[in-house]
Formats: sequence, C-alpha cells, structure tokens
Amino acid sequence: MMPSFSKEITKLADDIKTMHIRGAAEIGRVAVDGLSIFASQSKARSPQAYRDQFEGAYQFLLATRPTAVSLPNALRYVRHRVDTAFKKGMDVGELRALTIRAAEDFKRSSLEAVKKIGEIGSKRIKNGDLVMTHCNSSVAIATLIQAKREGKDFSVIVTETRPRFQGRLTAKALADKGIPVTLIIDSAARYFMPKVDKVIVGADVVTANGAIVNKIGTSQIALIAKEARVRVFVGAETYKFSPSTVLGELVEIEERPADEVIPKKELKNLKGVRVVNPSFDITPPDLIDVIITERGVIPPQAAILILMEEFGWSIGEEQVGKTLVEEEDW
Ligand code: RUB
Repeated sequence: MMPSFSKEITKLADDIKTMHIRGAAEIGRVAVDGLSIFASQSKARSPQAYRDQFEGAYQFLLATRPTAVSLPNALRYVRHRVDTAFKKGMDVGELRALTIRAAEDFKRSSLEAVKKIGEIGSKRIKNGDLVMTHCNSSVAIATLIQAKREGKDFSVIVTETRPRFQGRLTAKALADKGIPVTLIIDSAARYFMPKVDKVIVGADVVTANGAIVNKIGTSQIALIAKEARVRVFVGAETYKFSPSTVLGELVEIEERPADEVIPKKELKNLKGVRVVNPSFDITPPDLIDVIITERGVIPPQAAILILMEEFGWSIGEEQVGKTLVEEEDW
C-alpha cells in the first residue's frame, strides 16, 4: 500500500504532475524541496524508521514525471547523503537536519550552474544575431539575458511550443528584459531558419552517446538548422546527464493526455481518431554543435566523459544510484 503524505508534499507532487511546476531544472529543485518538507514534518522515532519513510517520500516524488533526469539526479543527491549519514549512525534529528541541508545545497548548486552556463553561453551570442529557441528553458533564457546584460544587440525567434505553449513564457521572459522577440508557430520554424544565426535550447536529459532529450519538436528544429547550416547550442547542467543510459537504459518519453492537443468534446466528434501526445523527443549528437555545461563547453560526443568522470570508469548499478552533483564538485 502506498504510504500517505502530508498535504504540502502531495500538492507539490501534484504541481509537478500537472505541470504547474515544470522545466527540468525547476522540477529537480522543487522535488528536493519535497524531501525537505518531509524532513521537517517527520515524526520518525528511530533512524531506521526515518530512512524507511524517507524512501517512501523519495519514490513518491520520483514518480511525478518520467523523463527529466534532473528529477532522479536531484533526489539521489539528497538520498546519497542521507544514506551515508544513516550508515555513520546519525540520530533522527541529525538526519532530518542533514536532509534539509542537502536539499538546500542541491538548489544552490543548481542555480549556480544555470548562472555559470549563462555566462559561458552568452559568449556565443554576437551583435546582430538572430537566435531561435524552443519551449521554455531557464538555461537558454539565462544565456540570452546574460548576453543582453553584456550590452549585445540581438533578437530572438521563439516557437510557441504546442500543445502547452511554453514558448509564450519564454517570449515574455525575454521581452521583459528588453530583448526583441518574434513569436512563431512551431511549423514556421523551417520558413524562418535561413535567417537564423544560431539555435539555443535546454535539455531534460543528456544521454551517454551525447543525444539530448528535450521538448517535442526540438529534433525537428535541429534537423532544419543542420539543413540551413545553423549552429545548435544546448545548455545543460551536469545533473541533466543520465548515468543509467551508460548501462543501456533508454530514456522514457512522457506521454501527456490527449486533451492537451484537442478538447475532449471535439475529439468525441472525430470518430476513429486517436491522439498521441509525446512530450519530448530525442535529438541525436550529430545535429548538435556543442553542449554548454557549468564546467564548460563540450562536443556532444564528450558526454560520456562527464558521466565517467562522475561515476567511475566501471559504471554499475551501485554508482548510478549515487548522484552526479556531489557537494565537493561545485
Ligand atoms: C520543458 C523543456 C525544457 C527543458 C529544459 O518541458 O523541455 O526545454 O526542461 O528546461 P516541460 P530548463 O514544459 O514539459 O517541463 O533549462 O529550465 O531545465
């Protein structure tokens, strides 16, 4: 039987599921907030009871959305530290405090990574550039805003990103900073691409072979960018790199409900029509010029080096359960 959780934790999980909270980086940060709330509310009387209940909360939060690896990597970051402390024999009070600290550490390092990528990525934005972006990536936005802060004069084409229209959020965030923005429908991307100088997008996952998983439509944009000889930059913190892909696991692509695409009533009238709504797609490494991480710019083919450096060269299930963002790495 699934244990029950407080209304705060249940609401937080629900907000992620229903996409009130969304975007890979934000999902990771909010998920560890869930563990922090668990710790502050826990009434466990023994370290073992705490560890068991912690695992319940961990699994509950893990099940909210399936694709973005920032979610398991963020949760693992906290769990790894709780496990280490548990094995050292810490008492419940210490374990609770440590959980809250670990969650704060993850959030701080995540925000620092986004800022750092912005600083590195902005160097690639030049005066007069026309940049295209897709969906709503805080990392891509941080890069563009940083370039604006540095006084660069460029404009951005934002795809609306059906069916949830996250592009509107991006358009607003950029326009609010004084960046000239043109909002287009997704299917107009190829029409505009010959005028574009570079594409920048975020990522939900970077796989061992350097592919990225990002909002549905990203791979189409990357393909037409290649056709038009336009560079494609991906901004991704190292906690978006997926260790389980080294072991051959495939990334699960989230399927969203049909009524995101067409209202239920209208679909009823379309007899014999089925709607399929995958939320993400996979862009292969040969369509990506570079991945910008907080550690620097890498070709997508070097993704494996980041993973091996973090998890060791004989990566196994044990290491995958660890985390990509140990405190000392930051
Ligand atoms: C959001 C999306 C974003 C990545 C990167 O999808 O695909 O491009 O998550 O975002 P959804 P960030 O709206 O379905 O969550 O750079 O903010 O992590």
